[in-house]
Amino acid sequence: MKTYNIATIPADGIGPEVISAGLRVLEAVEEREDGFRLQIETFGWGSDYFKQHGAMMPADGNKQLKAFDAIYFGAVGSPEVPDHISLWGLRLRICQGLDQYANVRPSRIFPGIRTPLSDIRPGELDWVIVRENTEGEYSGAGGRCHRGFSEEVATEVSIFTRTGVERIMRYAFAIARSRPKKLLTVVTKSNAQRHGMVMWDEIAEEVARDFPDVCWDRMLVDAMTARMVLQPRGLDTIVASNLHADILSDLAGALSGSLGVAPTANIDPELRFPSMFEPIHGSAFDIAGKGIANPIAAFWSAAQMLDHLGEPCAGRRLVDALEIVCESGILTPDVGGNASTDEVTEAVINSIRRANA
Ligand code: GGG
Repeated sequence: MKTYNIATIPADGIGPEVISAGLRVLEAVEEREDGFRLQIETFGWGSDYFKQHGAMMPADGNKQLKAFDAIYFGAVGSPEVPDHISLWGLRLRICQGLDQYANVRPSRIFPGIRTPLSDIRPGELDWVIVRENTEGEYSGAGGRCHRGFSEEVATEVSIFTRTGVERIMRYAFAIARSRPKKLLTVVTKSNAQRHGMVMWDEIAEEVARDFPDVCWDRMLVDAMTARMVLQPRGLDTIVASNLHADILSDLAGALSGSLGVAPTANIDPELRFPSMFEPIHGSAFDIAGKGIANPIAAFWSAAQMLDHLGEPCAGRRLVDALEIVCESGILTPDVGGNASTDEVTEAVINSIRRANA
């Protein structure tokens, strides 16, 4: 029997609620599978840790995480810690420190969940957004000087490297190739951002030659927002820079019903380090502790984790249960229902236990 060592970092706000629900659901999946077990270790890092220690995680945090097969993450952000401190001190530090350069964000409309798009049915929106996850607008390059004076200056420098762009482009073309439509849209803003984004376009052309079976096109990010709303059926795999894909994937989450259903995987495709799986949503302090956070995104990201660990049947089992529960109308308020986090979790566990195979 294989054992996978999983580090969980529930962190802030609704993070602990959805991660503890996710662990219960993973336990139910594990009970139905013969081949593996999950060994869980929880790390209490995040904004409360910051208040005690002055850092979001220990100095050797990434070294500790390297001992695990995967990381299951909740959410970061607290009203008591500036967002740029909490984000850079935890989530981005892990993504960059473990070179999780491919951020994979699938979007689908589950049966039973209403989309704001008027004439689209479940199954007709089925996208994967690939976000470059370690550089670009999130390189962290820049600074401030003459603080508080009228001549104050702040720079925020986007850094795009050929290595960084080429590897994410190859990853995105490979994902597109693995999907039935074999269709990739490369999103940039190369009319206005005339250096880094033009390099993105050039590298897309170069990499495309190695994927002649993938049909691909290019879009400017502003036009892409309109296309996602007005022609959602014509899209499949989408690749974009760190910031652009972050924005597009929030839109994708909203179009598939709620950010509460949108998962994300921070992948090191070379498997040198553990990859990290989390709901796209943040800490949502406005609903923390109310028991109404939607756990579906955390469950779906747990399924991504199972796939990544090499347990696709277990991942499929979990996603099947999500579809059944959503279709049955057991939904949290963000997707129009009145069920609690616990009720959705129980329903998913029961569905996993009842499934035939
Ligand atoms: N679970 C995702 C999360 O906690 N996100 C917090 C956040 O603010 N992320 C910003 C970003 O990824 O750009």
